[in-house]
Amino acid sequence: MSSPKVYIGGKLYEKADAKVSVFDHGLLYGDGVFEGIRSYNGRVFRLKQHVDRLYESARAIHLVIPMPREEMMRAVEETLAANNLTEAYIRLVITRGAGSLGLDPRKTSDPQVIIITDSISLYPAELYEHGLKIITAGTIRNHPAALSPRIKSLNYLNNILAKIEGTNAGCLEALMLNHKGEVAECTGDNIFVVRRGEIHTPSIDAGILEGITRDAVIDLARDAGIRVIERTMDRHDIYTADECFLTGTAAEVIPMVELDGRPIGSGKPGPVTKLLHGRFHELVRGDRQLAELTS
Ligand code: PXG
Repeated sequence: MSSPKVYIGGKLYEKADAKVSVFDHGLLYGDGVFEGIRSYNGRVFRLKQHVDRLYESARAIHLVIPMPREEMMRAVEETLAANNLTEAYIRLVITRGAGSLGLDPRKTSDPQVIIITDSISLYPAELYEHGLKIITAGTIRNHPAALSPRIKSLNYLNNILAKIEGTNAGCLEALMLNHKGEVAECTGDNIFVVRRGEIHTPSIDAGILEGITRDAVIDLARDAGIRVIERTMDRHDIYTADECFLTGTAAEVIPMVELDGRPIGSGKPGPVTKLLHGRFHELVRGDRQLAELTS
């Protein structure tokens, strides 16, 4: 296999030559934004939504991406093609660019546009069969008035600190509450519960990332005639749920069967989770169409 090629600012570089400056504010301050995207069988899943979210994140941090959205979408497809990848993980990174030391973004020039493609590392298959067991992290999600969780920024320490708590407890994910003690999301996944045949998930104003998988699963559930309610949730709602599952680009739809040592529902993946997992697979592979995209 030829060596991986990384897109930086319009050119493709061999992996060993794919470098940015140590003066880049993306490195110095986490000043930048990113996206994690997947392709299935050569089709990029919801590329437009990911690119739109990327440009919104950039807008929110006052960063002008030096190319139009259409060109960004083409660059993703071209990088994938150059790497001969069909089942891929795509990482789009926009940094503020190199500058002098000091926070001021005006002292930087040339935001860097980076596209990395790789094979995707997944949760072990047995977790889809038996479900994830997770804990609640003590680290709360960023206060939306400090750094909005809607921004997918290069500053992921909030989530990393919670992730460390999870891994220290032997868990691959961790639940994060918001500053009000409400359920927000996990470190890299959104959360849903099933209660009496309905689906509940924290609303965006809980201070969460508006996941692209979350949106797709809401569409799929409604398409299947299941009511979906976005609302304020606390841990009681999870401890007493019939089923729980997480959604994310890497995880897709994964059952979550235990929180803080308490089994959820039967302690096994439930029927609604299984149904949505199956339908999500059909959707990403292009074997299922949604009548009308609501998101
Ligand atoms: N919440 C947070 C905080 C996330 O970072 C999600 C929810 C799920 O969103 P999507 O749009 O993926 O359904 C995420 C996504 C990585 C990686 O490389 C992280 C994510 C996605 C893909 C890759 O760590 N996080």
